[in-house]
Amino acid sequence: MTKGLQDNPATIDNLCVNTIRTLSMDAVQKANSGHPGAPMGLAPAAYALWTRIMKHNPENPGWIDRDRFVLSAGHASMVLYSLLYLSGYDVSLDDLKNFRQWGSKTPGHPEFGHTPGVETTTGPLGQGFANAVGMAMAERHLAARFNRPGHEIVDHYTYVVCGDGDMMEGIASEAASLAGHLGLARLICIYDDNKITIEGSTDITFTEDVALRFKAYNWHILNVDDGNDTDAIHTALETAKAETERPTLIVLRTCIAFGSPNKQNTAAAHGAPLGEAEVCLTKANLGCPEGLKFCVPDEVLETFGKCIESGRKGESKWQEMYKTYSGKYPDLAEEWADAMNGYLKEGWDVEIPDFLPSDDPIATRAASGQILNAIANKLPTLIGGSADLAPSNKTYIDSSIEFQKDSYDGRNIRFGVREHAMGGILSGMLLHNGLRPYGGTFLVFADYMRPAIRVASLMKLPLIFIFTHDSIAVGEDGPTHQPVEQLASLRVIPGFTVIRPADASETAEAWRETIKTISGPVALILSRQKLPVLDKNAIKDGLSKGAYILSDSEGKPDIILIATGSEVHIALEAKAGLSQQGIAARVVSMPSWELFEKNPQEYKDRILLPDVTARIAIEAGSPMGWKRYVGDGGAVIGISTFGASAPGGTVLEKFGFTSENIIETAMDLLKNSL
Ligand SMILES: Cc1ncc(C[n+]2csc(CCOP(=O)(O)OP(=O)(O)O)c2C)c(N)n1
Repeated sequence: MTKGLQDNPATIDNLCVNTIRTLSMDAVQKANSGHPGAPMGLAPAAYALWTRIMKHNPENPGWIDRDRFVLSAGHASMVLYSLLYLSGYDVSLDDLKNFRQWGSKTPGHPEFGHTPGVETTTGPLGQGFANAVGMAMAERHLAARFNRPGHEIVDHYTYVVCGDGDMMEGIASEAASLAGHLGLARLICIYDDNKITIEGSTDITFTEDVALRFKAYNWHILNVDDGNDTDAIHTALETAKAETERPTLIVLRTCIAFGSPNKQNTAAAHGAPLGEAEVCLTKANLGCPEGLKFCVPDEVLETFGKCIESGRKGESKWQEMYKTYSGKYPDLAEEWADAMNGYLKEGWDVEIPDFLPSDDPIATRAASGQILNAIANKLPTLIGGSADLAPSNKTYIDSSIEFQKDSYDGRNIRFGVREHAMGGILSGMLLHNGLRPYGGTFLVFADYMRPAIRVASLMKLPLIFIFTHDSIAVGEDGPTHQPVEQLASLRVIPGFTVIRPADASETAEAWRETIKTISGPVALILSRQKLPVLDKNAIKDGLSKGAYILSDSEGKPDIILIATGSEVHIALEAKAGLSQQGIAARVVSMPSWELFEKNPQEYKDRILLPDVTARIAIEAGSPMGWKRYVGDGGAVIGISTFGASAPGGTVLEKFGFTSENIIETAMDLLKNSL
């Protein structure tokens, strides 16, 4: 159990630790919002890790061989902001005073890309843990590929701090299970075992033996029974670093809001300011000047300041090593530089096959598999896998091997049936830098990883999601496996690009577009069933524009048929049928709303002709959102219920995805608009 304050003498260690506590208390109090308890309990571990163990350079938060630090318990953000400020990152005391304010560098939860030194966005519990697993995987992969004897240019650890909340989340279990299987020894988790969450003691809901659980996952377990004992924490971290076979979990028994006479060890300290009076009492109790706010003694700055010196030295030593490395291995160094800069070499796409209308019909997932392999041959940073559906998702890189404990250089990751962890791990791999990760599953199971997709979108990470089996055409597996609402629900995520190509050639263009995208995740939505190949001369740059005229009428159209994916083909059939009845139809293939929206209005109007109000959207999914393109006068052929189990062709027919139904709908629409 945590020692009492009588065992908390006025050493420089305690002064540093208590400064983290008082800064956290003061910032939360000033903002009148936030979480003081966890930072106060975690302060000794944070201090020991950042000043004695971690390899980092506050002057260059992007140094590639730095140790990574992930605060999965993102609500404890004040501990991270305090560390960043004290150890010399570009975060000031004023930034701490502006905690949680508009435009400040110190938002409520850590946000990647916003605050120097923040490695990932955390807050949704468990996500950070999966990110850390991804970072540790990236470290091992890059080390296996680039290190040479005596030149370990990739040689760092990933530290992740989790609370009870993280440990309760399923994503953490999934990711921990995979990390244990992979033997990620450079992953070290500090579990803030304070036994308090929002509703009270963990006794009411979380009584399992977490250590035993992690032991079963093949983790190395260490216990530190006194969360205030910086030396014991230091020793545990050193022991963890020395472990070479398994990731380490340090179960650290802490006390939430340590030092607060009336609130420590209570849920009241979790997510609300302690109150002015309690802050004063706590400072007095800790031996800090109770009248001073945001007080940082010079000795504390001096102690933390050593991080700058050691960071500078550490990085320059690394730079020297890299210099000799690049002299000795110029080809590897070039590959390294390309990987780190995300540089696409000329010709990266030359092996992408040409698909011809004379070819046999081919499912877009199958075309995607060929394209992925063609790109992988030229783009060594491409790495990924599937959540146990590689044979269906066509995600395997044939020219590489599996990423396993004894072959970290492999580019085929077996994520297992762990979609949620896969999402978070992909983000972690990308955040590490040097890799372009992808992950696949059935579209319907995108829901299992949605929280990870959301945070990746928030971080603008250019991840690649390969979602196959994209509609009710899945057939016999029935409604559990037939996506209906997924397209609409993915399109609604800000910054997420959804592309549903109509054929193999659009799929090739979709991959080109995806690889070139660096500003956010992309989902490729691919068919299980075979589809005819379109004329790529008709597509040209149409896919990159999100929508284009695939087949036009002679003269002004009476009606515009807008379709995505497999439904483009029945729209083409319907056009032919309509023309026999003297009706001029234009077929617009619209693989991506998000790409289409990026065009100037003039282009959009050229495609959708504002004065042609008779429009039909056809997509085997929820009709929600399509009114945006068909207008009030238009019709949507979609699906508002769940699907059904039967052969795919039958299901499509029963749900109205036939050229006959499109023709009938068009006739009705035109009749009504006369
Ligand atoms: C996925 C998710 N669910 C719920 C929350 C809301 N939430 C924030 S902190 C917290 C309790 C976490 O408890 P613990 O990890 O023990 O943190 P401590 O009480 O030690 O600060 C909850 C439920 C969240 N941030 N993320």
